[in-house]
Amino acid sequence: MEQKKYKRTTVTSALPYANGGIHIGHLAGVYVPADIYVRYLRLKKEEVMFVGGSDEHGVPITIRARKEGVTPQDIVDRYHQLIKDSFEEFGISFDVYSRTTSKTHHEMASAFFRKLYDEGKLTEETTEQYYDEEAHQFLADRYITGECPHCHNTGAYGDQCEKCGRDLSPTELINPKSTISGSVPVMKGTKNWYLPLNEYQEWLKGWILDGHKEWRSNVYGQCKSWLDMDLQPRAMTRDLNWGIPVPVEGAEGKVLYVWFDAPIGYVSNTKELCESNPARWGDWQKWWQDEDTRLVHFIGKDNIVFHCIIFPVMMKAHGSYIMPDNVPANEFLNLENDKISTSRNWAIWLHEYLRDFPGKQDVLRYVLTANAPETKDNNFTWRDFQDRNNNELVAVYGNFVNRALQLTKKYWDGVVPACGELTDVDRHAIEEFKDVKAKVENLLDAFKFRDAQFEAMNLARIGNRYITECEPWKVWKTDPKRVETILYISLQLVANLAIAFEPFLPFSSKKLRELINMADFDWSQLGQTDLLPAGHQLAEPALLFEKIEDETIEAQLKRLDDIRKANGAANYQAAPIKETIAFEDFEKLDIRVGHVKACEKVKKANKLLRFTLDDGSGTDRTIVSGIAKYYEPEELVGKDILFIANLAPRQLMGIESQGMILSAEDCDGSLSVTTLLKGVKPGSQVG
Ligand code: B3M
Ligand code: ZN
Repeated sequence: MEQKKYKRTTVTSALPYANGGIHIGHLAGVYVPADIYVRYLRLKKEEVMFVGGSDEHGVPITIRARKEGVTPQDIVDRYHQLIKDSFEEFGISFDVYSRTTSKTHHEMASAFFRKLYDEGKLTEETTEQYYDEEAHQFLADRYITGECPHCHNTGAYGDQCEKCGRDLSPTELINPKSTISGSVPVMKGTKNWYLPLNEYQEWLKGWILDGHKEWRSNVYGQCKSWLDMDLQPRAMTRDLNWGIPVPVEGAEGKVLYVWFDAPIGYVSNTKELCESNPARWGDWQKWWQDEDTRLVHFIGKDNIVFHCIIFPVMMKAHGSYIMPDNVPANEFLNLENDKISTSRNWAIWLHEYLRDFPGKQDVLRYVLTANAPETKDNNFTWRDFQDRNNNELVAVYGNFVNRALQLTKKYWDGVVPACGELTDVDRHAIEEFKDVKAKVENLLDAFKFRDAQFEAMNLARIGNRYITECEPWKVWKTDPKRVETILYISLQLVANLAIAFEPFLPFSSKKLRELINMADFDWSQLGQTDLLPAGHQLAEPALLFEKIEDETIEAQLKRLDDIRKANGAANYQAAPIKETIAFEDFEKLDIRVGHVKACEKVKKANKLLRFTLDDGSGTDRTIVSGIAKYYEPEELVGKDILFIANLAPRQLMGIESQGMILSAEDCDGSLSVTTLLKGVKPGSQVG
């Protein structure tokens, strides 16, 4: 299909709920890719607006406020600021970052709803909902707890059981209770307004399934599975006291559904920006209602239905809006092989990262893009973070730049030399890096940020290879003229790197441009060999990146380990006591003291340790035990431990294990060998 030519692009990124900070999962999934894209368009001198903001309504905010004994406004004020600061610090270059509690937004969302209502685009329905008679209010699903009908967890919520993970509806809960007053809720009729998604199903099918086959397969696939089912009308209002009042008579105590108002937040924030500087931005309608504008939503995969189905239906019903041209949603990022979770504090929060790695925003941006969860869930590990920093940013990018600048300083006093006659090696290098522009561009246009960054890094690989091959430090002695050309080409490559990496690593690009005194630049220059003219003075060389040491990474791993332990302890429930046994049964067990004479790792079995015990019999006893993950063998040598002496022998990895070492299992699954407080002769019986 012929790509339509657009005049401008409106880029949005999901409005984070203002009830918590921003972590690496948010950054990797939504904000870094959106920012790369926008910076790229700006570098191409395209007309673009990047819209962000905080989502300040919804039930979770009211729950948090209630828990802390403050108002919802206090909560959103606190987190809006924290989130805004985090984005700024990481160079997420929003043109506007506002909030859904703003006056502009309340007015706009209210008017949007009122228009749909007046034109009969919404349906009214009365349903039975749980009502708290003591608190005099209807209860949002999250405000009801009870027993899960599936796993019988008594702390399940009206929308979900966190123990077994099943989605629930409040009426399924056994013994429901209001979390506000603790009373038993009653069913009561309530009227709400619905968006009849079913009436738009055929239109959606045509628009997405036929019209947007180029969307990412995860996005297209999720839309398809929704559209293969019968869409149902969806309530656009809620019985709640935090949000935008429903602008209809008789709707007291009701607010707009948070997913109705939040996407309109993109539009209100645009309006706010346009009104603050009409000369620069024009009117807001241009960005949302002009067929020449292309709309792109960056979101996480849990937001797909809202951006591909519900919001488009709202805009279609309204009648004046353009539809999104693409919705590049990402999958999720895990942390050290475990799902990121706010409630378990299993996350790397941006403000904490900056405290521990000041000035290293680009390292995180780089690693998150290198592992971007574009097509499947992906994983962040601290070891990989260290490796990518040390082996790629330092050893490839930083190293090449430093070599080129240091050599120029050494041989030409930091001035760009003139280019002499080209050799085949030079021509080959130039050919290679000319390609990079087209490659990076195609990938960015297709929202393939991970591959695009890889191609940008290729420029530095080409540069390193070029310098190594040319060996200017050798040639200098025999042919200094030739070195001029080598340096000239190397420095052009360095300048190219500054441009190519600007969307990905804006802080380092800026620093690099300072090092080479490069003031103006844009994307069209990428691939050119005359960016720094002969005679151009460079600044004093400095390092772009620095190595990250093992201790630094170990400290982060320890922090995560502590969190894991704390979570294990918090959820720990001692196992129920086993069935009672007769004393004779106990007496059958022969538990004894053994002295560890030797202990070693079992080859090819990473869990096993082989013990040689003095069991008092005069003959050594061998026991193989699965505790290698928790002890270094040396720690155990010389200790007195307890073991079961009369267990039938077993073969483990070809070794006969004659008994069992006693150990206790902690809540996180780690094992602790039982040792004695006072010395006792080996072979002593325990009982
Ligand atoms: N606040 C949900 C989320 O952060 C929601 C996004 C709104 S985008 C209009 O996942
Ligand atoms: Zn359950």
